Amino acid sequence: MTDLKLWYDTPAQAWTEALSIGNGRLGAMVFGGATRERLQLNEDTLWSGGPYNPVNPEALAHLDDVRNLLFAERYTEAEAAANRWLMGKPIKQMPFQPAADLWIEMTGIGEVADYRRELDLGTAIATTSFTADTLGIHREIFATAEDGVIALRIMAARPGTLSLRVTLTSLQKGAVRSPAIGTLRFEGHNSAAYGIDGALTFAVEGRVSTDGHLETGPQSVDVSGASEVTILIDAATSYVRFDDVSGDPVAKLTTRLDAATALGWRQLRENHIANHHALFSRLSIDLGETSAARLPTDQRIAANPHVADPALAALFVQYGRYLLLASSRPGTQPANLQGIWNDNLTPPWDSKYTTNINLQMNYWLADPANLAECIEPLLRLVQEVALTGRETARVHYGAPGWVLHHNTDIWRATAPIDGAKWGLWPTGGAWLCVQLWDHIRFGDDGLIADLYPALKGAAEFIAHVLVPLPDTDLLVTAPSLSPENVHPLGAALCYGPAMDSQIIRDLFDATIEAGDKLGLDPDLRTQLAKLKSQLPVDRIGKAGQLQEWLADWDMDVPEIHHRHVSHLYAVYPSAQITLEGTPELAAAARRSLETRGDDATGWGIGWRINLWARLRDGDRAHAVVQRLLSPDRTYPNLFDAHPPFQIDGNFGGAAGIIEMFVQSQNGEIHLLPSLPAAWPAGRVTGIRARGGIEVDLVWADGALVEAMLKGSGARTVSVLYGMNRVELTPHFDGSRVTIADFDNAHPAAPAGANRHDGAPED
Ligand code: FUC
Repeated sequence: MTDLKLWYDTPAQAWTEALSIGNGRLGAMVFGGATRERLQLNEDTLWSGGPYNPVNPEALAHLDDVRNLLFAERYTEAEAAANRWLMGKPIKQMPFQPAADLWIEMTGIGEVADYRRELDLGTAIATTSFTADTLGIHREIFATAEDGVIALRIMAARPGTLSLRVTLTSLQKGAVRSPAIGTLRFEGHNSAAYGIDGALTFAVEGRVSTDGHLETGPQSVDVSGASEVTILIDAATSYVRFDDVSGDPVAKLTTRLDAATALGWRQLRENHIANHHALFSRLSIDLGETSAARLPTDQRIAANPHVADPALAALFVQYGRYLLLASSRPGTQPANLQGIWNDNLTPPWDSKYTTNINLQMNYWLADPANLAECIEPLLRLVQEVALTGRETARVHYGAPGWVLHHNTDIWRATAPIDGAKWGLWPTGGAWLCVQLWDHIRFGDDGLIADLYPALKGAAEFIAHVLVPLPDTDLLVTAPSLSPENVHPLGAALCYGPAMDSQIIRDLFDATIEAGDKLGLDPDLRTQLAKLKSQLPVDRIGKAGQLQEWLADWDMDVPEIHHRHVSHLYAVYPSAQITLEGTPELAAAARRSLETRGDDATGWGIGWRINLWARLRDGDRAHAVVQRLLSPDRTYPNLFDAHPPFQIDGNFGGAAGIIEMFVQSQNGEIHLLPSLPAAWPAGRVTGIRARGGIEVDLVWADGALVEAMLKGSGARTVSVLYGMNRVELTPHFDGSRVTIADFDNAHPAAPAGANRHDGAPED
């Protein structure tokens, strides 16, 4: 079994070398300095601004003008008018903010040697150890989801030899004081941004305890003559919900820190490991190991493009799972563009929630990687934007239901922002709904009623804003865009981009199926089925490519290698286009993907891995994995490089690797659909497939040896390996299939015309 550790033989200098820990709500970057340790701290509700309503009351009066300009093919004029009239106010959303830094200055230590720092993904504990003048010093730190705090302990091999000073600083407005012996607390206020006043108060507290001597000053805590020092850390804000900032941060963190203090280090550590292990150990992955695996992690990344290191890909998958557990737990905020790790007052793209790919990608891993619990924050976000988005739907479109465009923040702002060519895209909320519907397909039927109001509202909005395309029977979105691609007529703004129709088909299908299961809204279901039949179907263009737009513009765009591959949504994450169900469209999608090329931003590469996996080109998918796991796209701490750091590439890349081993779209389970030659032997356990089935696989010499499928025993599934198919009814205790079963099986019949191919239903 591969060692699941990130490790280094020098302390972190840059932030992207530091090790990330988190409990979903609190995050810390651990630099591991021997003489000076820095813990850069985040709390997931500390954002700029306060509750605000970004709607633009002038928008509706100009909506038809923009539509008419688009239908008159006057695209740049339409975009200019949209920029002038249709955008939200302010035209930006609020940034996610850093909370504080806790510093530990070791005093009077001699020469440092034997240095090593590591992050053990199996325990979610980061350690730093070294000798100082031959005296051994060992630090451990973890962020526990079980007890809600960050806990750090420093231990000296020889009793009474530790001396250190602890300080707390913050880039935010506020001040440090010491409310009790051994305690430092920063109490602060968040900042205004883009004209929205700061409305949050917050506090960060560190409590130091030791067997040595403790001296507490107003700005620092000094320890001397100690064998061990424990520091418990917490942070909290007054945020309660997007419309409520009445919380008491000091009361919140006092409750948690008092409870953690009472438990003590040993118990906290035990609780933390048990909590993490129960979730993390559900999936294992072994792709074999080469000598490269013995190198420090930063050197492995540097060497990976040239040296075979399959264990690095396995580590990357597990690190993705680790990051999800660390940044998204029930009750916390969803993982934002940087998860929960941000040291910057003005982070790239404000470290918020971009919903034209990035937030969705953050959750691609959750179900297949057997961490379904981590999705709860995303469901809550969708339920909240389904509330705030009603006002935007009404004021901007005169529509019922709700809308979310291409971004939101902690205040759940939903209006179009940044500029029309990025923001004026009405299907962000619809995509999120469809993604949660897909989560339900993995086996969480209990959520149908919880999701339904959001699904219904998203469908009602779209039903209202679809407009007839002049001189046709078609209905299209207008204004819209194909994220964020500029077409040959000099604008991104357009009508009826392929991705919108694809998302809307999935949205309407999901709403119809959910309404049917719940026995609700029969008239709406009839209406949606009718509207669906009027959406444009996917088209194949002059170069044999899948058309990104209604017009055949793809080959004439200014950026032929654009990072977004929006129209390939139908291949992944959707399954409207499949190799067997819609072979011509699948070939066209492949052509589009080839034209786009494999190089992109981190998340762009992550998407491409999933697409090549779905198109069952394992070697191509592997080549793209190698591109991601290179110093250009992966930092020394394994954070994804857009660049700069953006966490979606971690999640999307890891999901793509899993997609190479097991796929489960359209009621079938494919075993090893995209196994590359580079990984001829391996074993995975605990991949989840749609239908609530868990899959374990063993393969050797590039071929399946055996698979074990576990399920409720309620349903028979078709299991495919290569061209052969067997029918199975997986039970809880597992149903085993071996390569011999497939050898005896009949070749798989093509799955027939796919009902998601965009053609009207019978
Ligand atoms: C989308 C992408 C960018 C970036 C941003 C946060 O707009 O096009 O590449 O990832 O989101």
